[in-house]
Amino acid sequence: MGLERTFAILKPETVERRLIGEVVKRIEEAGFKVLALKLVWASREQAEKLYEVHLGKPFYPELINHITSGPIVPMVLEAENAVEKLRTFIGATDPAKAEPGTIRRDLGLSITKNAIHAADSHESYEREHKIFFATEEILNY
Ligand code: 3AN
Repeated sequence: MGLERTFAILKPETVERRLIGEVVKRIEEAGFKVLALKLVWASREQAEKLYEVHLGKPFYPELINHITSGPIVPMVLEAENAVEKLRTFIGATDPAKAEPGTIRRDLGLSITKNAIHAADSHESYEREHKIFFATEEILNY
């Protein structure tokens, strides 16, 4: 598979609960390299772009309200097989159904407040990271 990039967001409840360090530590220890990271308060426009595939679903308004409710930490990560590796590492969408030891099982509060978002494909990575980062903000090192 080779080195690949993925995109993740620490959700507002993770920032509010002062778990940025805890989650980034787990991600780094799992072998991901941080290529970009910042603290931002997403606009409604950014949130709507991020979750455009969920437009019309019953939980869409809650999703938009939640992701814009406080600061978040978007990040670009690099690893072997990064997209799949991160999805496995964070666990299932519902923290109650996530495997023990995953970020969502250990730190998630509910389906909406499930601690972290992660791109589900290379195409999602390409689309999503551009909502939050300019090309020059992604550092090659
Ligand atoms: P994932 O984040 O695991 O890729 P998706 O893409 O199915 O999950 O859903 C995106 C976000 O929408 C989830 N992170 C979760 O916060 C929310 N969500 C998904 N399904 C539900 C649901 N049934 N009820 C409430 N919120 C949901």
